[in-house]
Amino acid sequence: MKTTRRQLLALSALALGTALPALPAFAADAKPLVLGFSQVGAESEWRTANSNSIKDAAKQAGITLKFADAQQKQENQVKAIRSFIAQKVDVIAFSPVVESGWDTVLREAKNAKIPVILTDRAVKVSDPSLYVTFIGSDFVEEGRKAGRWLIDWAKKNAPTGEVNIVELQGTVGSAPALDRKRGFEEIIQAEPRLKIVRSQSGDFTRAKGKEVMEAFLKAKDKKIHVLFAHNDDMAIGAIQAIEEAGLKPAKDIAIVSIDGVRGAFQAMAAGKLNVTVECNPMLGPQLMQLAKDVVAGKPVAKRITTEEGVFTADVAAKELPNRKY
Ligand code: GYE
Repeated sequence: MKTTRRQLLALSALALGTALPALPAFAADAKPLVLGFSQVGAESEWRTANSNSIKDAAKQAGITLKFADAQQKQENQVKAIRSFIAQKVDVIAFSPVVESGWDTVLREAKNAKIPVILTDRAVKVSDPSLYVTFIGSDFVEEGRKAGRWLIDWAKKNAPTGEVNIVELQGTVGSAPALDRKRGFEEIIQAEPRLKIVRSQSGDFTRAKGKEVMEAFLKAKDKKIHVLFAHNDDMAIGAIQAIEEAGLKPAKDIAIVSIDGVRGAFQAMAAGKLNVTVECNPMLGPQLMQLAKDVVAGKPVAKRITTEEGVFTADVAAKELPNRKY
């Protein structure tokens, strides 16, 4: 029988007391994968949970994470991405604060042959090959879920007459603000008596949510029946404004918001919020797996959507202990 080169190598390895397949594994262990991540900021409970999930998952996966907080400014994200390129990280991930204006910097990453993964929020780019994959929620569907809940609520609680809605929008130009508005409007237009009478950005923060709601309440020209907030933090800020104006949140003004963070469950359990549409921030573990797959050259889906539910006030107390964020 003819001895092959590989068999000879294996024999000599045996004689030396080493195992051949161990070599590549040692090489991989020696150099952990480096992931540069540019986060939007720390504007909401959702964001804090998301950042923690990413940091924990990187540790778990043995990935070296370079984490940059952009304080809700696109220019800071562009700077962070450029610095990741200069540092020659293995892979870049980011949650884009707004949708447009990314072509140039993403082209720079592509030219440097560094793959880019979008998490949480989408971008509008002329060339989809500027990023490898996008993992995050379906924000249009979240807006639709909020709209469907409202149609149902109106049937039971305000069966006739106009239903005036005020809307607290998320960050201007961000994917969740644009998409949630679109999904919500798409559903409520089936009932023309449901009208958005005022709409303004509260930048996804409690402080801004409160401030804008105060202004909505001061303009006493139209009675407010419903508040639609693009996230829970703005709803929680608005609840304070409503109480300070001497009204009862969830009773005098029905409130529907999005995220499903702990603060929303507490507000629902206290009878101050009617419903929250879930948006899952725990993207860390999936992101780390994707980073590994992308760097290893494995094919990945261009769009990965997270599964989410809707929670109403009557289940809040029971659900609260199960919430992970
Ligand atoms: O809903 C909001 C956060 O992009 C899904 O950003 C995220 C949104 C989330 O500030 O609370």
